[in-house]
Amino acid sequence: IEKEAKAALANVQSLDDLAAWRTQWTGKKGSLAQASQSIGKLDPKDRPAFGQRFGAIKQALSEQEATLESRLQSAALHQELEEDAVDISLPGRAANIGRLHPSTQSLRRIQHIFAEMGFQVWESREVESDEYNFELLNMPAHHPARDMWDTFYVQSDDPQQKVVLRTHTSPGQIHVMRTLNPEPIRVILPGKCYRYEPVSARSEMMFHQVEGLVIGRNITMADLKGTLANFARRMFKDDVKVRYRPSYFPFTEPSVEVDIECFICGGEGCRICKKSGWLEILGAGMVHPTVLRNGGYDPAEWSGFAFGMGPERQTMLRYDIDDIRWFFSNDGRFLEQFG
Ligand code: FA5
Repeated sequence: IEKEAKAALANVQSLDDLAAWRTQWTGKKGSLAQASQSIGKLDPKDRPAFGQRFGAIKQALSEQEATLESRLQSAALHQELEEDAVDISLPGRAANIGRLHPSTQSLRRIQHIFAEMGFQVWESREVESDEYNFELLNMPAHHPARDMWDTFYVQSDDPQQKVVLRTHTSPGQIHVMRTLNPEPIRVILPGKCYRYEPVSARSEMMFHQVEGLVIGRNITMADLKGTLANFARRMFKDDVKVRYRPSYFPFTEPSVEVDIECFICGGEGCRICKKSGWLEILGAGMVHPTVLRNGGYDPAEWSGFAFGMGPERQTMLRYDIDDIRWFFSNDGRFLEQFG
């Protein structure tokens, strides 16, 4: 037994092998335990010598086993450490830091430009009454101009008052006038708007607008033109050409649409400006006397101008983005480009 057990121990390569060896040789039911039972069959005078020899073999085997076990354990630990080792010479991985949404970046840029011109930033509500979204802006029920804005209606408990998701930021004009009246006003109102329109490359159901409103005693069209040309130069480029086209909005008279020279093709005509050489950036006009009155300002004394622009459309122009749906489809490949 002693020879065979030692030979088997010499072949042990791993902690698993050692456990198997123990079961076979020194364990409770191993060969040594079985051999010890044969002591009873010996002549009593031979028993002490047998016992002594047996004990010595058992002890020698356990000592060798213990030495081998600690060697195998430290080898296993060593191997584990080697496998888990960190290669400190590898370059680090850059952490993926979040960034501001392109619409937020654009809104902040617009706010910054107007803040430098002395405008305050106001917030107004996204859920509006029909009265504020349309009526007080000179669009009574059944006014044909309401068709310019396809509307989401919100369920309301009051049958007399329709509630809508605002289709533009213009109702904020009335809130500001009714709050600041009779002070002069110079504010912008950024925020989300909603339209019940088919979503397309140019139009989203939800988008942002920045409304502007200036009310004072001698405000004229020249103030509107100067302010908006200054904005366009700061937003797009220093020497950008600006053009005012007659337009129609029920809440301004006269109304204009403001275009800038296409800075992508330099005014020559391209895919983005549709060969016209001009890009539309906003709608504006002199505040309609009815709207002034609805806000509590007497049109005989006060006058003002207002404008409304879409930051997503402006961002599309600046970066040659071909589809507005990129903005709110949450695709990291698009969003990550706006560092
Ligand atoms: C208005 O909404 C007027 N309230 C603007 C205004 C304010 C005029 C004050 C006069 C005085 P309009 O529907 O053209 O106008 O929208 C203004 C801007 O919002 C557009 O130039 C465009 O940039 C953006 N916009 C409109 N509809 C969408 C849409 N579906 N998706 C993305 N942007 C849109």
